[in-house]
Amino acid sequence: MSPHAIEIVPTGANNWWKESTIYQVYPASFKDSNGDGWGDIPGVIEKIPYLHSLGVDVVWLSPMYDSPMHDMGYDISDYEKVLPAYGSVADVEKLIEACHQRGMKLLLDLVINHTSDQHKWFQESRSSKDNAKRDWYFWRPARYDQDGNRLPPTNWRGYFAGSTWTWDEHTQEYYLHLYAKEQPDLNWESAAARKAIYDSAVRFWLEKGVDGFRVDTVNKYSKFTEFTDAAITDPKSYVQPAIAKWCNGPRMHEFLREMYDEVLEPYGDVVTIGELANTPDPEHVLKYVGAEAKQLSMVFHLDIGHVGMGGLEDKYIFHPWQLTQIKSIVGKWQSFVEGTDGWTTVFAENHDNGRSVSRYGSDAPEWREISAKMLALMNVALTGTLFIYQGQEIGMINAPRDWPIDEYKDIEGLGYYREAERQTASGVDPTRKERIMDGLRILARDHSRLPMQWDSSLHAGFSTGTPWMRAHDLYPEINVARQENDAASVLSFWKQVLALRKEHRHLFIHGAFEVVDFENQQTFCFVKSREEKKALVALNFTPESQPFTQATVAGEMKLLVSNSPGSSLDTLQPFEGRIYVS
Ligand code: TEU
Repeated sequence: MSPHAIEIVPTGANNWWKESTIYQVYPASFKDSNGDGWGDIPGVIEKIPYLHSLGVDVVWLSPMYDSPMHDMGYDISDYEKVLPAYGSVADVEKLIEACHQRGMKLLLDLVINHTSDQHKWFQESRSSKDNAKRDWYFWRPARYDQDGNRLPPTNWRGYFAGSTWTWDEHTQEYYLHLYAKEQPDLNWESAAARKAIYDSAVRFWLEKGVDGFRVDTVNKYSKFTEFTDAAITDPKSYVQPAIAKWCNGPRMHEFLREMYDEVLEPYGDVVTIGELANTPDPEHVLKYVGAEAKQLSMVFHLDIGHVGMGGLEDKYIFHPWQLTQIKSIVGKWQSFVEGTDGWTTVFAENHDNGRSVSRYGSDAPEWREISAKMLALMNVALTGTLFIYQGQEIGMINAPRDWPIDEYKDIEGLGYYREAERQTASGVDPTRKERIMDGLRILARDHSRLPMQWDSSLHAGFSTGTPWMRAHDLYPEINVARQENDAASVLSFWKQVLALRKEHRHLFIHGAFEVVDFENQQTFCFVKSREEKKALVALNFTPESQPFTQATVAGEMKLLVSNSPGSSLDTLQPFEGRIYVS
C-alpha cells in the first residue's frame, strides 16, 4: 500500500477522493521531454516519482487533447486524440499506469460546454442549415437596427471580450460562443449531441482507466434559450455582461444527473470536480454536490480567485482587497457542507489565476518564502479536498512586473488588453490601457503558465529547446533541485505539512471551521474542531510583526508547526503561520 494510501475517516460517505491531495499539471508548461519547447506526457510520467515524494495522491492533467490551442487546449478538436506536441493516447495510458502502480490516481479535464471550431461536429454543423448536426450548436439569425445594420442575436459580452456571437457567411446565421469564436458552444438541448459527448469525451477515457474528471464550466451547459438581451450596465459598450443568461440554466441539474446515472455511475466511484461560476448561494451549490444529488463530487468556488478582480467586465482592473474578504470567502465555503451530505474543495492557485504568493502573500525577495509557507499552512488546515497547482509547492511567483505585454500569451488577458488599447486610442477611456496592464501584472492567467522551474539549468530545466513561454527570470533561485535537499525550503515545508494534514485529517480535512477575531485586517485566525479535538491556526498576512490576539488560548495548546520557529507566543512575526492542537 502506498505510504500516501488514503485511509478514509468514517465521516459521511467513504469516498477515496475526500482525503486526497490533488496536484494540477498544466501539460504545456510542466516538463518537455523532447526539446520542442512544449511540455508533454512523457515529461509528466518522468516526474510522477517527484509528485509521489511530495505526498500527492492524485494528478489532475489539464487538457491534453488535440486542439488548435487558441485557448491552450480548452478548444478541443478531437476528444479521442492527444495533441501531437503532448504525445499520444498510448502515452496517456502509460501515465495512468505510472500513477496506478504507485497507488496514485489520474484525472483528466472534461471540457464539454464547447468544442473547437475545428471539431468535425462543428464542421458538419456549419456546412448547411439542414445538416443533421445543425442543432448540435446554437445558430440564430441576425437582428438589424433601424438603419439596417446587422446585429448579433443578443448583446451578450463574452469572457474573452467582444460579442458571444460570430457571423457565418456561408449559412448566413450567427453561432454562439461564450469564450473565443474558435470555441462554439455545444447545444445540450440536443439529446444526440449529449450522447456523442458522453461517448467521445467521457466513456472513451473511462475505458482507458482514468479515475475521474475536473469538469470545465460545469454550470453553463443549460442556457436560457429565449436569448434575450442583458441589461445595459456598461453604456460605453454595445456588448453587456450577461453571465446570468447562461449560468445555472433550467435543465442544468437534469443534464448532470443524466451524465452521472448513464455514464459515470457504472464505472464506480468516479470523482468529478466541477468548476462552478456565479453561484453564490450555498444552498444552490448543495444541489450540485450533495451525495443524494448524484451529480458532482465537489466544486471549485471561484470566489477566492476573484479577490482583487473587478466584475466580469472589469476582471483585469485590480482592486485592493482586505483580509476580511478572504476570511468571508474561506469561511463560507468551509462551513456550507457542515451537517450536509456535500463536500468542498481547497485551492489557492490554478492555471487561470496569478500565483498565490504574489496575490495573497508577498513576492518581495525577503518575504516570498515565508509567505509561501504561511499560505501552505492555511491550505493544509482547511476542510475539503486539497488541490495544489504545479509550482505552488516551491513558491513560484508572478512574472516580473517589467515584462512587456509581448510576453503575455493568454487569449483572455490579451483580449482585454487589445480592447483597452482601442478604448484608450479612441479616447473612450484614456487610462484603461495602463489600468488593464497594471491588472494583468497581478491577475493574468499567464503567471501560472510560465515553465515549471526544475533546476538552474537553461530554461529552468523545463526544456532543452526554446520554451513556448519565457521562463521566470528568478528560476536559478526558485527551483525544485535547489529545494529538494534543503530542510528549510518551501518544498520541504509543503512535504511536512501535507503529512501533518493526513496525520490530523479528522481536524484538518473533516473538522468544523470557525473564524476568530474576524475584523482583524492583519491576521487570519481560525479554529478547526471535531469531537474533543481542536486546532487553532494563526496566519499573519503582513510584512510587519502583529500582536497574536489568540495567545492566551494558544498557550493552553501544543504548537504543532510554525514557519517561524522560536518566535514569542504573543507576537506573530511577518508572514508567520502557526498551528496549535489540543
Ligand atoms: O474557465 C472558465 C472561466 O474561467 C470563466 O468561465 C470563469 O467562470 C470566469 O472567468 C469568472 O472567473 C475554464 C478554464 O479553466 C479556462 O482555462 C478556459 O479558458 C475556459 O473555461 C474556457 O474553456
